[in-house]
Amino acid sequence: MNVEAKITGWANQLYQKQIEDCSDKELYYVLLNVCKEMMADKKAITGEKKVYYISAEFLIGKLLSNNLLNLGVYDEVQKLLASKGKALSAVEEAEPEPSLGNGGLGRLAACFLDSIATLGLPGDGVGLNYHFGLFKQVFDDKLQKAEKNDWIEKQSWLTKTDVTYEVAFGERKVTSRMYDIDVVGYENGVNKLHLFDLETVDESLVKDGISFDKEAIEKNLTLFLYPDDSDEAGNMLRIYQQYFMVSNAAQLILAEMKQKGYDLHKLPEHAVIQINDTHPTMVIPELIRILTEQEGFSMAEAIDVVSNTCAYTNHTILSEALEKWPLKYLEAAVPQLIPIIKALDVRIRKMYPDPKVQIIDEEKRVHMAHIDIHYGFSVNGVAAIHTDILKETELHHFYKIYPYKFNNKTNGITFRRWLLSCNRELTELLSNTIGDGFKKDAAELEKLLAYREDKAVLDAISAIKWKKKKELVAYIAEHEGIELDPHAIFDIQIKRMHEYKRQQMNALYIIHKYLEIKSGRKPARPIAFIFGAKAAPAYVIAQDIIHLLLVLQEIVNNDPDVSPFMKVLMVENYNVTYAEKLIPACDISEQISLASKEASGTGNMKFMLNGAVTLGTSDGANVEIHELVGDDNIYIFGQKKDVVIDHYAKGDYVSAEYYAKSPVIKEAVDFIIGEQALAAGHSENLHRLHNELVNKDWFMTLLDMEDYITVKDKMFADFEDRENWKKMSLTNIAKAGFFSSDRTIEQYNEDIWKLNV
Ligand code: 26Q
Repeated sequence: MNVEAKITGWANQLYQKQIEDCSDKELYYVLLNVCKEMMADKKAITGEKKVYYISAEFLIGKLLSNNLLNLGVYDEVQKLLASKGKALSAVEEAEPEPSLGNGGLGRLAACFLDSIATLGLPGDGVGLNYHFGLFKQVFDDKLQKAEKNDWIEKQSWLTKTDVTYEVAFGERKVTSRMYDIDVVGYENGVNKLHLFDLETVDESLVKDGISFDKEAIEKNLTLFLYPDDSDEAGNMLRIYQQYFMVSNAAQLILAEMKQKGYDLHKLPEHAVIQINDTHPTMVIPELIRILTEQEGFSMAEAIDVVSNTCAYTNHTILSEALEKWPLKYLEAAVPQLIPIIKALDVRIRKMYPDPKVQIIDEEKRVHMAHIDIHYGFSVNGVAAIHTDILKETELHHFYKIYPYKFNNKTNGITFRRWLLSCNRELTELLSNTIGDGFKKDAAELEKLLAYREDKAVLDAISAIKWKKKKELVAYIAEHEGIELDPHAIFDIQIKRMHEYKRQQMNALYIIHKYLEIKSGRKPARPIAFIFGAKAAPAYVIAQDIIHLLLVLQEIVNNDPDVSPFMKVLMVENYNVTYAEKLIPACDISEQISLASKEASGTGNMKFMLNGAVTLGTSDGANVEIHELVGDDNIYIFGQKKDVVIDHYAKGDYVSAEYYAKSPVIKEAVDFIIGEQALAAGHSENLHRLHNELVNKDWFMTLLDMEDYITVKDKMFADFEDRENWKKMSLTNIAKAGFFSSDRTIEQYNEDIWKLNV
């Protein structure tokens, strides 16, 4: 049956209507069912060995357009709808966005699933089906408020399966159920994302915002995804969630192995488990427990088999973000794992006297990463500089023991979502210019370099940027009620709100620019400073930074002397869908973390691919972007990692000194508690932030502030050389091929998974 017949059939079956009479929402459900049917008909990807990507987060975003694209019917459906007076883009708006992730780590998992299926590799994701996911952000009185995101509708991408397991928390037993989301590769077969849930969960527990009764796990286990908040490590429910996830994963994996008739002693030949950060670490002791208790393995055999099956990815060097659970908590939640964890710890103590590599430390805390490193066969970082820091500094003691386990896998992004789907205009221009090959082999984007002097191509890229900016301006006018000028330079910083990412440094620049314009120095062209960020509700300073940005938005945009020359906008509830609109419209990509702190970043790659120029520090994947595009096509500023690490080692960074010695810095910082800011905002938030910057500044904002101002000013000036800017833009697109997650996944497969297909 062709696609038109399927759509007509579903419209009739669901609503007894013709396509032209359906609402956008109805058409969304129609297309959802059409896609699900087509995916069910596609071949399942199979093989002798399979990867299980276990992750607490899969930030998949909306799925309709991506699935239509990967099924190869996007254009056909779009044309068909258009012929009936319907816009596919309007139908896409009707889809709710699942928020099953915090940020980079969760989005990476989603990109990886797309690439695994696209490359035809057998591999499933395993995670949790959070009913409300991450909170929805609303602004109220210039403060972030958290609300629930009720994303699961009666008809959704989830398919209920018959698979259920018993999961025991000591004496307490619950029954899980598996829900599946099909993951269709680009013109390829289908893998699964398995999301486990509890049928007893009671959504009515959630009353005010996102607060709920934390006691009854049967009722609340999968209600929410925990916000990335390193300081709130002491959360029992998070442990329950993690164990629930890995117990289900372990049971699923072993059941699949048995069902395929494999000998569990040969598990490493048929399964590889990628542990996405430490959140799924308990899968190691859980598998060992099952193999010894139920499958007749000796402890030594079980350890050997499991160690050769599990591989660990590290996503952070912030030591406060490395999970260390108090043994007491684990004893209360998962007593059955305690003998195993203790046995694993004893073995390490016998072999290595160094207390830094022990699993259970002197304070009786269990270091989850240490379990992964000792009892997994691979440890990888997510960008070259990050892996180097792990080897040289953070995990140096482990590197000395297991140099052969350490490897780098620089992150990537799926071009299906971050180019083909979010920027169809650019995709078409690229196809017409360098052929279609880049869609399957991203390295072919380099062919574009041959057009660096070609005025027609340069102008076409620039015209697409203009179109995307106008589309964004319209969207923002409608959703935020703020008028931006598409002629302005779009300077964008979108990512989780965190001090190490230094949105506060960008805010200080904005203050500096505001004061400059007030004193009569006007920029050559208006600038739009755009932000999007959620902050963990318990992360006080992050909330304060959001507050400052909203205060600046009000002051700047309502000042008639200034607003013709600059605007500030913090978009509400930044998410994947918003990213897909912001990124193609961006001129300047802000990647300004303190060197050594951002493991990789992946937004930096998305911006580059869409022709933005990076303003960044030598951190994470920025370093590799810099190497690829060269000095002339990127703006790098700030102290390098060695200087930063040295400051931490010596404890000799004193922000008050930078504040005292630079009048420019002092003026900007003091604006935060000046009359104007206090009139627009809350004294408590603003004073706390001011104090933090002057007296603490753990992430060294003031260290890089002057250099940031200098380089950013130069960047704005250089924007006026329009012809050269277009060349920079083209070069960034051309060099982005390296950051395809297809390349990343090929490397995972080559070095770690070894799925021979
Ligand atoms: C931990 C304990 C309790 C509650 C929450 C958490 C938690 C949740 C999420 C800790 C960390 C995260 C997410 C981390 C993350 O997104 N890291 C990012 O991973 C990206 C993909 O590798 C990198 O590009 C980013 O540099 C890194 O910050």
